[in-house]
Amino acid sequence: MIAAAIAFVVILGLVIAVVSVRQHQGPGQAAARPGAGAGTTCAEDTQPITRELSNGARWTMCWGIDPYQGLVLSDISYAAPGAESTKIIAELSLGQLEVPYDTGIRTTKDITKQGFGGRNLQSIGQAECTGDVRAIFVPNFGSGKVGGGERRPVLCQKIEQTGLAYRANGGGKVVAAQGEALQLNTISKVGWYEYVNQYSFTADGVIKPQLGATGTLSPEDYTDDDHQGNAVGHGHQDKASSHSHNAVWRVHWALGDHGPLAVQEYDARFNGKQGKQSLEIDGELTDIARESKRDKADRRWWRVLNPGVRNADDHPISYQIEIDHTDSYHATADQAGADHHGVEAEPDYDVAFTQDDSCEKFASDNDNASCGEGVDDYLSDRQQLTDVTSWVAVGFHHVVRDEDQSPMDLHWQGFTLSPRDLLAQRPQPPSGYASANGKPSGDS
Ligand SMILES: [Cu+2]
Repeated sequence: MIAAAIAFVVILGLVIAVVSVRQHQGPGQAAARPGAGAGTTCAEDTQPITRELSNGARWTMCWGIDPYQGLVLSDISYAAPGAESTKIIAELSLGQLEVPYDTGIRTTKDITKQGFGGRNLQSIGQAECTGDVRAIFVPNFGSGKVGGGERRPVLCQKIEQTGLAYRANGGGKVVAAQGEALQLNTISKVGWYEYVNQYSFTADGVIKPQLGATGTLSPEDYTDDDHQGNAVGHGHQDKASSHSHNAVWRVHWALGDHGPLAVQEYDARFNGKQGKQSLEIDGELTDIARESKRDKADRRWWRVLNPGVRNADDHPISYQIEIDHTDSYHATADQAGADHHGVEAEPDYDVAFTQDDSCEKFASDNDNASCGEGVDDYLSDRQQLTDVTSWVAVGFHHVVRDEDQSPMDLHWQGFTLSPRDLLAQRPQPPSGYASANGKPSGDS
């Protein structure tokens, strides 16, 4: 009898504990969760950005300048029109930019050895920026204020018109809307190149990190080898060396503000069956439970989700990672470490997922004995993923053309982070589409 009573008390205690954990981890409603919305407090030497777009959506975040990473965005939250704010990302920045020349005789590590901050971060004005130019304390190289620095105008903040967002002709009634985005960028001059470090945040919740390259060609990098350069002088003269701009972004997620996050990879393959009019395709999501490097493939994408936070359709909220065009590559630091058996020809990774650690700051050349040199070291212990950092690698192989002289046109590389089931419907559906959720009734 006493044993039964003890068992009852123990079971009751467990039930109460489970209920309290569930209540602590997540509400039923995703977008109703307050994130770093109104009243965002930003760390010392960073400043808040709060911008409402004309559809009523609102982005909030903090921005600051790191001597090496340059522009760093933190506590990024999105509020769809009429909805409360949801925290998306804890910190977003570049994690490395390497520029190896095809001749193999030179490479630069523009983040860890040169730096996008300090004196390399350019002051800008109305010539570069048609929006608001914002000033902030820009620390010199060295350790923050110890090395000095000064307040300078470095950030361009503007509203960008992105063209047609949607159109639908439903029974002769046309609805259409133009798209809009909050665009932030800074410019860093590293050697002869100048890089535009840009992030766009659309009215529909999409985030686009991009790196643009301009400036002038390096006067030191010409070659006699037809296979490693391209003539930009008269006839066969002056072969400018081909080279790569290999960028890695670091995305530390905070989707839904708290609770463990998870990662999944989507793949769709032809299943070998011929359907009535086309070949069948089977697609599925697979959990990536532990730290891992992943490669791009046709019809493949990844998502970071918060399984404990669900939208009004009871789907876990998530963000999808889609890489734009990329020339996949090896970080030069990884190649140097692999020299005992020659250099692997296969690229290293397109996206890597690691358990967050603030000392894992750079994708390569991290130079920190306690946490490692780069992504390979970070994921070597294959930790369980709950606090997720994504390393997104996008390479651009640049074969120089006559028109690059001079200055070069801006050329871009980057990727897209899209909300997937953050909301149960498109943000702010137009008149007549408010109930569009699921298979329309009346259709068969
Ligand atoms: Cu280039």
